[in-house]
Order: sequence, then structure tokens, then C-alpha cells
Amino acid sequence: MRFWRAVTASLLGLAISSSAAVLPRCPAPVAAPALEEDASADTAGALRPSTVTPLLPWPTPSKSYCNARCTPIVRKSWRKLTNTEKSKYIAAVQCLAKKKSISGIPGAQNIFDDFQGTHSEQTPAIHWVGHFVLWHRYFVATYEYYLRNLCGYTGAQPYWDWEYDNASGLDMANWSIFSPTTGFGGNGPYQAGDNPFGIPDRTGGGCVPSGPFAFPKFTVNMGPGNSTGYNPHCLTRDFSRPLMKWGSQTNINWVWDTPDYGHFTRRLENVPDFTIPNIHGSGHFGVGGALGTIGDAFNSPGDPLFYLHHANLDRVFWQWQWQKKNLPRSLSEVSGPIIPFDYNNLSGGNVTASFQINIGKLAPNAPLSALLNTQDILCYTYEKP
Ligand SMILES: *[C@@H]1O[C@H](CO)[C@@H](O)[C@H](O)[C@H]1NC(C)=O
Ligand SMILES: *[C@@H]1O[C@H](CO)[C@@H](O)[C@H](O)[C@H]1NC(C)=O
Ligand SMILES: *[C@@H]1O[C@H](CO)[C@@H](O)[C@H](O)[C@H]1NC(C)=O
Ligand SMILES: *[C@@H]1O[C@H](CO)[C@@H](O)[C@H](O)[C@H]1NC(C)=O
Ligand SMILES: CC(=O)N[C@H]1CO[C@H](CO)[C@@H](O)[C@@H]1O
Ligand SMILES: [Cu+2]
Repeated sequence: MRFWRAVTASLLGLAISSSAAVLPRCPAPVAAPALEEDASADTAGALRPSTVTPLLPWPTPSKSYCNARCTPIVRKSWRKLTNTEKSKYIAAVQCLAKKKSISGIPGAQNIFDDFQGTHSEQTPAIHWVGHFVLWHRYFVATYEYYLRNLCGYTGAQPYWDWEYDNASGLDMANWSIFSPTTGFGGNGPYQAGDNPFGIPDRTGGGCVPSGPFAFPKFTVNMGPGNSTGYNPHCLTRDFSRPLMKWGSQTNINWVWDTPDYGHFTRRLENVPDFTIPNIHGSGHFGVGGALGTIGDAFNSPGDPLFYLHHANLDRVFWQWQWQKKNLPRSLSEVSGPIIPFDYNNLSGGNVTASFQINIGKLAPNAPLSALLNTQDILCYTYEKP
């Protein structure tokens, strides 16, 4: 609570007070609101065949490891939200894109842009490093905080469990997440363009034509690439089915089958090679291809789907952490390089629990040790997909 008051203070440009926090007893998660009757319930989930069994069972976070200073909110799968819950989430994102920028990043017009610009500025320092998964955890949790505290959103950040959509057997164009009426809109029309990394079977590249994030209702204000100058343009998508298929239960199981944090996060990112699967790449390049916003390493948070994709990666991490056999180590240990790809620790050494990350002006700096447990300064948990 106190910590997030400091975030609010940073939001309002106030000085951050550092009074010592008293840890209350671990509160129970907020009960998920009763699902409204919803005739349009997701077909992808309903059609899920039991093909691949998750390697790890659903965990129950133990209260003895919980330092939460508040009552944890419960993140749910996008598929499981009612249409009303979906439209409230989307309305909150649209609201954030109307709130005046606070980051000082040149092209940022609004707070949605502040997140995109902050990611863009740090892109060279937060991928293929030991802090990758925790930096993105903090980033998404701060976005969730802003949606709730600036835009009146009362739910938690939903996650996109692409492994379920994959198991549905439906073509991705038919996945409910891409619905123009109850989702984020779909692919852009095909457009020829550069494909320097040889993304296979790219099928779009143009502007998302309909839905809540179609141009000019919604604009991506910076990029492409590392430029943070003002350059309003449409949200683009460029579906690549072969790369979207990386987001499967089989590949999650492979990431899960690791003994410690360092091996886990390394498998989560794997290598930047479009012939080798990695689940982080699935949502980015399966949806973003070569010309789509979410496939742009700098500006991927310019696509609102970024936050649902990263929430799912975070859920995969969370589920791995809370397995009994991984505790308590998984709530205290970090490793992996400070310098991207320095896995042999030749240039910069490994991150440690006291390693500080920052997300610019959006929230106070935080040590990795404070982010390992989602019920510490952060305050959320997950509902089973
Ligand atoms: C799901 O992933 C598997 C394994 O990559 C693939 O064979 C299958 O075609 C995918 N299904 C869909 C609907 O994308
Ligand atoms: C998927 O969507 C396409 C249009 O994008 C439609 O023609 C097709 O029938 C749909 N398939 C299923 C299985 O719903
Ligand atoms: C962006 O990338 C170009 C080319 O790699 C580089 O010269 C430039 O310094 C970068 N700009 C920023 C703001 O990082
Ligand atoms: C650095 O982190 C990597 C990845 O977790 C680990 O394998 C390695 O042992 C660590 N290096 C040292 C010297 O601790
Ligand atoms: C954590 C770790 O192993 N750090 C070492 C990485 O390598 C440098 C020298 O290159 C050492 O000083 C660090 O202790
Ligand atoms: Cu990133």
C-alpha cells in the first residue's frame, strides 16, 4: 500500500516518503466476481481438446511466503472475462491513452505512450538479461496500477493464454482476443515491406482496420525503431502463423522443466533466431510479424495486447515459482547477465537480488528482491486458466 502510495506520488510529481512499512498478515485474495451469464462465451476455450498436459499443476501460494501490504487482486484469462468485463478493460486502456503524459519522453502525448516510450528507451538493457522477466513484471503491474488508479478500472490485468487458443485448433484469425467487437481487433491487410529477419509466412503489415484500437481513434505515437520523437501512426499487425504456434503448452512445459531462476528465464527468452521456438516470441512475432507494432522490439507496448501477452509470460513464471519444490528459493534467488547475452559472465557479471531496475518516471526504482514475490510490494495473484 505504502509502496503504491509512492507510485501515486510519483504520478503526481510529489516527493516520495520513505516511512517504514509495517507488514500486516497476509490477506486472502479478493474473490473473483461472479461471472455474468454470457451467451458469447469463448469458443476457443470450450473447444480445447486435451492434447498436451501441463507439466506443472496449479499452485496454491502459501501464506507463509506472503508479505502483501494489501489484498491481492486476481488476474484472469481474457477468455474468461464476460463481455462487460472485457469492455471495461478496453475502456480503461482508451482512458489511459487520453491522460496527459508525465514521462518527459519527447514524443509521448499520454500515459499509454509513457509506457511505450519507457520500454523503448530501455530496450537495449532489458532483454536477454537476468532481470528480463522481473523488469516486465514490474512494468505490467505498474500499468495495471495506472488503469485502476487513473482510469477507474476495478479488475486486474487480464492475461492472454495463447496456449489455450493454440489447443483450440481454430485458426488464429478466429481467436476471440482478436474480435473487433469484444477484443483487440485483428490482423492488418497484407502490405509488402522489408522483412530483414525473414519472418515466415507474414500475412499482414497494414493498419488494424476495425475494433477499439483502429486508426484514428487510437494512435501509436512513437517509433518505429528506437526513435521516441512524435510520429502518430496506426497500430499495425502482421500475423505469422508459424511463429504464433510457438505459444503452445509443449513449449511452456519445456520452459517449466528447469531447476532454477537462471535456467528458467533463459528458456523463457531462448535465442533470437526465428527457426528456434520461444514462447516470448510467440505473441510478439506471431501477431507482429515483420511490420506489426508488437513485433517492434522497442515499441511493442504500443499494441495494447502487449500487456496481456506479458501477463501470460508472468503467469507462466508465477506458476513455476509457486511449485512446492521450487520454494522458497524461487522467491529469493535471481541470476543471469546484466549485459544482454553475457551468459558466460565475461563482461558485466550476474544480477543479484539487490540489483535495481527502473521504469523511468512511472514508478520508484525497485530491487529485484522486492519483485520476486507478487504478494510483497506488488499485490496480485492468478486465477487458473
Ligand atoms: C498449436 O501448436 C502446435 C505445436 O506448435 C501446432 O502443431 C499446432 O498447429 C498449433 N495450433 C494452432 C491452432 O495454431
Ligand atoms: C474463421 O474466420 C474466417 C474469416 O476470417 C471464416 O471464413 C471462417 O469460417 C472461420 N472459421 C471458423 C472455424 O470459425
Ligand atoms: C538509434 O539507433 C541508431 C542506429 O543504430 C543510433 O545511431 C542512434 O544513436 C539510436 N538512437 C537512440 C536515441 O538510441
Ligand atoms: C550467472 O548466471 C547464470 C545463469 O543463471 C548461471 O548459470 C551462472 O552460474 C552465474 N554465474 C555465476 C558466476 O554465478
Ligand atoms: C555474479 C558473478 O559471477 N559475477 C562475476 C562476473 O565476472 C566478474 C569479472 O568479469 C566478477 O567480478 C564477478 O564477480
Ligand atoms: Cu520488452
